Amino acid sequence: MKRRHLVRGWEIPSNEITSESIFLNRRDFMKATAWSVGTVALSACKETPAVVLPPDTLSETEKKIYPASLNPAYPLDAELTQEKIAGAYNNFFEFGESKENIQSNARNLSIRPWTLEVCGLVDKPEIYDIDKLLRSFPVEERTYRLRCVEAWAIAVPWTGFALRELLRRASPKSNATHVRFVSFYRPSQAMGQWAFWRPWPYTEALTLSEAMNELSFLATGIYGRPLPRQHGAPVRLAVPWKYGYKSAKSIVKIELVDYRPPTFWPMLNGLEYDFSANVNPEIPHPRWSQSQEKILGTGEVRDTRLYNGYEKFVADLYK
Ligand SMILES: Nc1nc2c(c(=O)[nH]1)N[C@H]1C(S)=C(S)[C@@H](COP(=O)(O)O)O[C@H]1N2
Ligand SMILES: [Mo]
Repeated sequence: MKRRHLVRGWEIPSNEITSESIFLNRRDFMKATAWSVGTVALSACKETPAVVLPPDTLSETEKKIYPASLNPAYPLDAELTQEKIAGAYNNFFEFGESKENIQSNARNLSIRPWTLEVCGLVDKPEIYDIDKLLRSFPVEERTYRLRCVEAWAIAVPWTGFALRELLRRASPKSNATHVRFVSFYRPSQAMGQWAFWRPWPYTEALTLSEAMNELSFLATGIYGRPLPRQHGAPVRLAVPWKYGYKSAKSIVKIELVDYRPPTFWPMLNGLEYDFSANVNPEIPHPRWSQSQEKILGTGEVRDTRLYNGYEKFVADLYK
C-alpha cells in the first residue's frame, strides 16, 4: 500500500501523537487528567513516606561496579548524546505525556528495595534484588543507539549485562517461545497509571531467539552511573534494533511463556504499533514516514537504517 507522508514524526507535537493514539478527544483527555492528578494528590497524602535514595547515593555493590569498562564490540556510527539532553526528553507514560516533564515527575518512584522476578517456563526461577543482580552477571558498558518510533534518536552508553546470561541461568524449558517484560504498577507513585484506559502495567515481549541475541541488554546504568529514574531505574531493557517502545523500563518481572503475549502499544493501537517493531526505513508509520530521523540535541536529520544499523547482528533472526 502506498502512503503519503506529509509530516514526519518529530513534526507532530508529542501530545497530539499520544492523544490521538488513545482514541480520546482532547477535552475528555484534559478532564481525565485533571481528575487523576487530584486523586493522586489525595492518596499520596495518606501514604507513609517511602524511603527514597537520591540517585547519586550508591550501594556498596554499585560503588564497585560503576563505571564499568566499555565492551568495544558495538561501536557507534554517531556521536553520543549529551547526558543532560537524553535525560530531559523521555517517554515513560507512567509519569505523564510530556517528555520534558518525565524527569521531574519520576522523582516519586521508589527504587529501593526493588526485586526482579524471573519466572514462568524456566527450570530455575529466581528473585533478584538489584545488588544481587549486579553481582550475578558480567557487567559492562555498551554504547547503543536508540530510535523512537516517533522518529527521534539518541546514542547512549548503557551499563548492564546481556539478557541471555540471565536467561541461561534461569534455564528455559523447551516449550518456551517468548520472553515477557513487566514494568512496575504503583499508581500512588506514578500519576500516569491513573489513566484507566491504558493497559497497565506496561508490558513488552520478545521472541526467545530475539531475547537470546547478543544485543539484547538489561541496563542498570547509563553514563557510568546507576540509571536515573526517567531512564527506567533500576533496570530496563535495551534492544537497539527495535523501536524504543520495546525497551521496557523499571522492570519487575521477566516471564518465559509459550505464546506471543499482548503488549502495551499494540493493545492500545495495533494499527500503529506492531509487535516486532524492527526499525525499518521502508515501512512508514500510518501517520508519518520512517525514512529519516532527527538526532536529539543536534537537530541533525539522518537517514534511518534497517534494524537501526544493527543488521549484522540481527539479520539472521529474520531470514
Ligand atoms: N515502562 C515503560 N517503558 C518504556 C516506555 C514507557 O512509557 N513505559 N516508553 C518507551 C519508549 S516509547 C521509548 S522511546 C523509550 C525511551 O527511553 P529513554 O527515555 O530512556 O530514552 O522507553 C520505552 N520504555
Ligand atoms: Mo518511543
